[in-house]
Amino acid sequence: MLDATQHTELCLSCEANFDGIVGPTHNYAGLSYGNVASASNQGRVSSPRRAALQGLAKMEAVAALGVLQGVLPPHERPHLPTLRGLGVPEEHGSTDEAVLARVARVDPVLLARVSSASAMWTANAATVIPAIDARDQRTHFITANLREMFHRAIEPPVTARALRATFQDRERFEVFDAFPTDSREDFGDEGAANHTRFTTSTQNGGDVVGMHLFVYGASRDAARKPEKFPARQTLSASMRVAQLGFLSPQRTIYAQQNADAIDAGVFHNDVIAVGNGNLLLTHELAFEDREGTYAALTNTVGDSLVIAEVGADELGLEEVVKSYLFNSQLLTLPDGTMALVCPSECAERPRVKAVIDRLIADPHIPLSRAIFLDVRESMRNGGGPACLRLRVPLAAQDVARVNPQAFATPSKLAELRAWVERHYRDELAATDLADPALLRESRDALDELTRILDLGSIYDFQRA
Ligand code: SUG
Repeated sequence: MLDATQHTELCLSCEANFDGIVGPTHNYAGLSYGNVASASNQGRVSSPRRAALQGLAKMEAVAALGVLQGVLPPHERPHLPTLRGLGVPEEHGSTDEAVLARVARVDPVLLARVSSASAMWTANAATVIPAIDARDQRTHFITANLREMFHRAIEPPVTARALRATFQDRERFEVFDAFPTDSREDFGDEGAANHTRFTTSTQNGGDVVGMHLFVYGASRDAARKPEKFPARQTLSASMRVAQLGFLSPQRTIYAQQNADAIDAGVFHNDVIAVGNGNLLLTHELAFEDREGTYAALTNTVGDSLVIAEVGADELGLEEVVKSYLFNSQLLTLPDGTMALVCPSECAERPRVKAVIDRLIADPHIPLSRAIFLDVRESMRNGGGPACLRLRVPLAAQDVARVNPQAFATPSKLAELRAWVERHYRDELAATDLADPALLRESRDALDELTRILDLGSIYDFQRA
């Protein structure tokens, strides 16, 4: 496993993956309409401890491949400031305990919404535009507003604080707040889950400017719209992200997501396509205009672009959503080859495993291996390996500008594992969310975590 200093020596520019640490209230509340796994696991007893340890094990496995790995913190849950913001009737008392007890009684769904550990899916935290691609040569983080789902729409303020505490150096990094959700423009933004950056050098060491694909589900002029499930990302938001990233329009493409795929449970583009370097691994039904999107990409990225398509007859949408094949992490390794980090579910489904074997065997596809990891606790809420990480391509000199405590070195991972063992419950049921002890345990854990990661006071309870 390489540490941050060794990475700086080895590559001119590296992609770091910042995974969200699963929070102490990880649970299954069926909150995400249009996310099939979230709906089908509603009410199941979760294991926050197992979930967090699975996440840390994934980070360790990715770091062992020679990829720079970082962490982002969970959020304070249940989030009492949100509950208080919705009004506290005086006669019931206003202590945290009283507020929790009342909401558990009158609106358990609201309690679940303010208790979700959904900030773990950092692919939705922000869109990252690397310095090399931005006109001002700084890395831009555009925090996502996640406005479609209430439980996620409360994430952005703390996400922005966590990003600023991790990427502090204002000369090198700029973190934008999330777009307002009440403006007349239609800015629905779900972050990097709908954004893919391509480069044409296959080497990790090359300083190569990227080409950017933004995929949206809704726009004012869209001819077709999903009929059943919401389209979370809008074209206006994607365009604004590109503007704030100071991207050249010549290197930017916008494509509409296939409406039928959204209706089949593909609520983000990263559930049906993944790209890296010169490779796009995609399902046939990812885009509304399949041929137009492939042509625009080839035009923009160049002839070395490889589009590895999986046909609908090879893998139906239902299997795409169940296996999360396309939510694998496609990573360039230090030797320049690519690896696919898949959820274990892919190895257990013969048709999916056959697709992976076919892709690896094809000499035209620059994919050399696949590894399978158990992130089942997250998968049951619709979050695969790629949902759990935010890609941050960094110029070598910028690696040293990142908060050093945010890197998942072997000693940091050991410290985090011990921290999880100390603070996390083994099991959590819906009725436990009202337990005032859970609130105290979570705050104690997060307070300690801000010291482990040297984040400062990013949580509301630390600022009160
Ligand atoms: O937003 N699930 C998340 C999963 C996010 C996956 N991210 C990417 N595809 N990049 C969501 O739907 C479920 C929570 C619950 O039901 O308890 C949830 O929020």
